[in-house]
Amino acid sequence: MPVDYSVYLVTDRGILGGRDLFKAVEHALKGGANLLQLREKDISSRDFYDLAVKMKDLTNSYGVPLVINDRLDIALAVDAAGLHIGQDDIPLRIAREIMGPDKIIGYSVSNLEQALFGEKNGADYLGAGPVYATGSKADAGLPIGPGTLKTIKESVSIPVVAIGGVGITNIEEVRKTGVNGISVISAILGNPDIEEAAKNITGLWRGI
Ligand code: TZP
Ligand code: MG
Repeated sequence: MPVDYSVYLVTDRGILGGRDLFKAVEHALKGGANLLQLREKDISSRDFYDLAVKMKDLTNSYGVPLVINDRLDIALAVDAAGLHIGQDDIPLRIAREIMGPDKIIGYSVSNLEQALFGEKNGADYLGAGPVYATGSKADAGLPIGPGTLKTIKESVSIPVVAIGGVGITNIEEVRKTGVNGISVISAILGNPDIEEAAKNITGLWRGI
């Protein structure tokens, strides 16, 4: 079944100010987020695994695919729908060999060269960014802007998702680049009312 990349929530328990991650994600799914990436840094393997098991149950109950960031072993262990890797992670071709043809593999890119490499080496979709400045990833690099995002989108035939600083003020600009979706941490999880934030973002993305 084709994956709907439109409102792709990425987790970061650090932004929740002590609020519960499970409940936060549930509110976001209620509000309309339709893809989830479990991306938790500074966490033990056991805690990440336990969290992934819980998130798998939760996403299953909403019919939303779960993608695991970085950790191929955990993606396999919980039979997640997919894995998301970046430039410094396990090589894309190796990830594809191990995950098999049916799992979703996402690949982070910041320029056209990386995007073409990703497409050629087995990525199912690209996470392109940071499109705008972001406080959610210290080593995100300089913003690529909507211009490069559009170039990437027009140069590959796999889905492209915009990431980095995407929120209500720039969704329209991002939508005009033709990308398949937006990948968001703070604009949803940083909001005091997560369900409402997810509703607003989903509505804006869909143009309603
Ligand atoms: N990769 C590139 S930017 C980024 C990641 C994980 C952080 C996105 O977070 P936010 O809060 O939506 O800018
Ligand atoms: Mg990574």
